[in-house]
Amino acid sequence: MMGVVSIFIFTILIKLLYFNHLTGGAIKSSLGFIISSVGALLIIISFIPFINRKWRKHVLTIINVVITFVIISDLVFFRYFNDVITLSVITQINMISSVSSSVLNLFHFADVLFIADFLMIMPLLKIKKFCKRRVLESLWIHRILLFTILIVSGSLLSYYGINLLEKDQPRILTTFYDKLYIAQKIGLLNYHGIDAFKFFREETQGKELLKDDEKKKINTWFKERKSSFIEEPEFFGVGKGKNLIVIQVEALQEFVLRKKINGMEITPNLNKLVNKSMYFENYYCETAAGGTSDAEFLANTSLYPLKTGAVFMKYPGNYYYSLAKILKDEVYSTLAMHAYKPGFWNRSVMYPNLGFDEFFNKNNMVHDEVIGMGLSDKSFFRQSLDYLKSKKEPYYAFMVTLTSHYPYDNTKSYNNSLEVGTLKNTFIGNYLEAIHYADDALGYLLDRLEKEGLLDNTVIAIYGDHYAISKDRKDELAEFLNISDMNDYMWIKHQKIPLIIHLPGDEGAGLRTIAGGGLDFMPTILNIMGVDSKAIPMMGRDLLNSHQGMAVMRNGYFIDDDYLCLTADGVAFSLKDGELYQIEKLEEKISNMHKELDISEKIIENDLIEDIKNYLLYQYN
Ligand code: GP9
Ligand code: MN
Repeated sequence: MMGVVSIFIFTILIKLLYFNHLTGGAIKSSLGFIISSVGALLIIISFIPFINRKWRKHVLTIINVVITFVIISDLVFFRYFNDVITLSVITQINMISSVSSSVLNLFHFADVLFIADFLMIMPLLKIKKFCKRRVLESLWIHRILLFTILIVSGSLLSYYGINLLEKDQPRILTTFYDKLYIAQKIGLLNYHGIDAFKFFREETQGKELLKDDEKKKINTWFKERKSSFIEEPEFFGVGKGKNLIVIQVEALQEFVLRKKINGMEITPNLNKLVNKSMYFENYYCETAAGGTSDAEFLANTSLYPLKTGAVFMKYPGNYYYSLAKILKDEVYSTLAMHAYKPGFWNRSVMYPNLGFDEFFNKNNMVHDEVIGMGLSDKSFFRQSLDYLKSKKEPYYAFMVTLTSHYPYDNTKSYNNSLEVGTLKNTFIGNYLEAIHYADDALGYLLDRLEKEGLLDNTVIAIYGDHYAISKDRKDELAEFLNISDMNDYMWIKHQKIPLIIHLPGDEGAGLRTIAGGGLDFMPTILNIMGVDSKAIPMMGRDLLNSHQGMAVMRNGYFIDDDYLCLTADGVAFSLKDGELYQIEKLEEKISNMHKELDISEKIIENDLIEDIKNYLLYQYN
């Protein structure tokens, strides 16, 4: 029996390593991969001792067939989406239909090797002789012992990679943001095991189906919201027919703008742009566990992120009436651009679903300058602009930068171009250098747009994706900003990510103080692009045409133009003087805020956008 089991483990291991090879190094055959894969196999076959001896070989063959099927499916999926499968993706039917239309092209001749063992071994199986042989059954105590040995050793080996991964990237198993990396560290089989566990846990946690009257209430909420729309909104259509370039800057927080260190501006290029643009200085970070992907989701759908996990990972197959889809209806070419692995944050699946015709990613770029996580922002902008030249105008290009990513410690590559003095080699100092680099890259992009005459026919929007300084570093931030007491009030007030919108001819330039966040991006931009959004289900407001602003954090804290409310802590402050404010007086706002978060969550969980869109269309036509 041991011989058969060893051959089984060896065969599957070879297939897994061959799979890695065919991904072209996207999954490396690390030690963790091998050890944890053996562990997973031992766990998978641990029930074998309880099977009648004469069937064991056959059961192992069936397991081999199933695993081979999983590997081949992953391979086909990888060739299309540059990623490995998750159950939440394959159970969402739209995704599957997009792959299945080209599935035959996704098989290569080299894949035959995956079934070579069946082709070779099957004829050798002397089934008749095997059946005739008198088979000795083992004692139950032996079976239980063997089962225990397999489970324990399998778990220990699997844990080897899992432990390495958790030390390396603690958040990764909760949000699954880099599935290829997980598979590389813990093996493809453990990866699928954990994915299946997460999927079924979420499924059984009982998403209640919405009753019709609840759906009606949601429709009514949108209808009532729309009735507050201004008849002749300001700046409507000033960007109509023009290109739209949106740049989501990694970890760009507002406190670095218009600020100097040792007499030098930290973000000279952004500051220059601010002076000739609409600058929303009270724009707050509304992202949750989905980090960068939540920021992308907020800006492109005007829905809130999820209470737990990332929408990009959990609901990639929903229908979203997104910014790119709407602009496509206005005959825009739509492109998402980001210089990292296309599967990261499920982008390769999510971007097409958000209406992007193309995803210009790491695999399409030349890696001529790498800083930290990947291609430098400068090279990224250079190659993206070159590529954009070949596109039909008008276009909507959604660019997501990378270089200023945590932990900001690639200081050598930033060439000491910002003198941070005593802050050199501190966390804050490194961040300032990193964001100064990002600003430099943005300067290059803006210069080129100007030189190539694109500024006159392009709307440019730039915002930060989320905070850069985590709360455990709040004292360092306080010291840098000379804040004597970085209490919760001050902390939340600093969770700003700037929004800059530049219009051709510097139209509308000036400071705007209305409170807002990522949720408001799409309605604000659609107004500028001249799209009537009455029938578009968005939860945010057009910041250019609203009397009251509001930014809501996913934990229920909110900040509007007058108050800051730390809802769960039962405290509120007046923004006028920073003094405590009676939270009871904010009751109505609090209940509206809870209602909004709840509506957004229900919309996403129940895939309601299309229904709401149809309802609104019916109302307004
Ligand atoms: C990489 C990136 C980082 O593609 O966008 O995401 P984050 O870790 O900031 O959420
Ligand atoms: Mn980010």
